[in-house]
Amino acid sequence: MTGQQSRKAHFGTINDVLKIEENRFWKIDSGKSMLRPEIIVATFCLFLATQNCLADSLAGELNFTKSLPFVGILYFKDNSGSPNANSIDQKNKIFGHRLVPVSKDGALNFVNSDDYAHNIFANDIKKGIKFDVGLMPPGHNLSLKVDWQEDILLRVGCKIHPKMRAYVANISSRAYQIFNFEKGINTFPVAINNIDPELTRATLLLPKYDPIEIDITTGQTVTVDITKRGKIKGTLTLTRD
Ligand SMILES: [Cu+2]
Repeated sequence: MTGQQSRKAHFGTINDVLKIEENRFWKIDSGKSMLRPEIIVATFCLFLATQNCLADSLAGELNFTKSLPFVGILYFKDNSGSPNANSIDQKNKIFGHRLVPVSKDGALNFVNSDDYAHNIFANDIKKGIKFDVGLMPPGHNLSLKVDWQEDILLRVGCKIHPKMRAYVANISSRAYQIFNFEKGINTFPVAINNIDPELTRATLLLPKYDPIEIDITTGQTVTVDITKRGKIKGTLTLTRD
């Protein structure tokens, strides 16, 4: 058989192709292949199933007795994790997100998709964070290094449109939930999935409210008060499975 005939013969079926790949990469000294494709697929499926079983989930609700905060975030601090989002857009004279989670030493990107020029500034005297990016004409964007303290909410605004506001949460977390509170609704459901079982401390940040830390392990239900300068403004009930 010539070389060309040989190649033709081998590419006859998928099995033949797999056999070629097996022989090329996985054949071991004894001549028997250990890493057959079906074994790799089965192992991968088992890995996925195990991961799912090991991850915890959090359910519950936030209740406010009277007034509501603008926004909020509940998260499990995880030093090996960081949030995916890191961009704030501007459109129709509002920020595209009320709250954007970012990670320490990462970048916070601002995008102006609006027909108007905007400005972005922060001036948190208590926490010593101050920046002003100047004027951002339509279509412009810029990036800011996140180098301020973690686990706080930083308010950002626009000096041209004083009603514009958004919050930036500098957190190390992959398991978090953002709450966009709506007037007239006092109860908001909590749902966070894929929580690493080793992470047992959840943090709730609400602008101008006292930060709350809740220790909760698998199988527990915990209720804590939500406070603003020490005064009770609501409750947070969490159940972890
Ligand atoms: Cu503006």
